[in-house]
Amino acid sequence: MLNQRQIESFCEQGFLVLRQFCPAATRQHILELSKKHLDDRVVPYELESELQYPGAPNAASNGGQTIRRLKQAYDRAPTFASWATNNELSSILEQLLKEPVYLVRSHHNCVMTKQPRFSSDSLWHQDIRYWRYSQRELISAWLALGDETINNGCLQVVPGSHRLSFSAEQFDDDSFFIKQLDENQRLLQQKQYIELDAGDLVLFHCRLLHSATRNYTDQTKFTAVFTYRAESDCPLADSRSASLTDVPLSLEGTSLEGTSLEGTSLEDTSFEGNSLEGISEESNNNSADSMA
Ligand SMILES: O=C(O)CCC(=O)C(=O)O
Repeated sequence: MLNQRQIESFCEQGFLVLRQFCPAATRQHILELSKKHLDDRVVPYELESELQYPGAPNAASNGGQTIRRLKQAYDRAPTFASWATNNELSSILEQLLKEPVYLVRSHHNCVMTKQPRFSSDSLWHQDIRYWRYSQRELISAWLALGDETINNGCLQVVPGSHRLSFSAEQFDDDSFFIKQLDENQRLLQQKQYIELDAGDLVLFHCRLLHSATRNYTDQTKFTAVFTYRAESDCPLADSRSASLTDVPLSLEGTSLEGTSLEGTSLEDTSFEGNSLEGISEESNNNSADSMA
């Protein structure tokens, strides 16, 4: 559970780092399964070349098939689902959101696989820019499956930016925060790098300005990212945010300290073959949503 100081810090800063939140055995298991899904190219996934962020390879060039993230992680295997719905995380989210919490299946819900040589820069943005919710108070949980450093493209954030009002002119046509504007530059001077050790967790608000560079090292950076909403913060009808049914956490939880993930085999997958029952094609064909 969070103490009062941590709750206040999240409200003020828009993010909170919980060091060594995930037990080593659980983290290792999620990492090994992520590596296997990456090696086996288990769909649905997003390619770096689909988004064409700065640094990304072209589809037809060397590296054009580089996977940027493994999508629909909750539905990939019980290992991912157990992590995403564990009781310790649920309790913390409930403290912050002050209501029963739902796991969002339409956004994030992925393992980011930032690979050497062919990764890209995620420019400054707010995740909410293409999410559609009644209250816009969602929280993402970013679990470092390995160490995250300035060199391999750790998160950068502008503390407190989730509480600011911005004008449309401060963002470009793709809703990225325009770095060149004087007023934006002044704000970006306050940026902080969030370097993490494996097992650390970052909770961050959906309106927090954040970015990350490409991976300049020779090791893939794996990060499991899931997003949560309060029960009353509903996806707007007919939007992409409403395209998949969200998961109420109270009905799903397992304990993080328990043995639920240990002893689960790497073949632990709910689905036969490389199909996620109708999710895959829809998700793989829509790169707008792919931005998380
Ligand atoms: O490149 C990254 O790791 C950052 C990804 C990100 O900011 C996002 O998916 O919203």
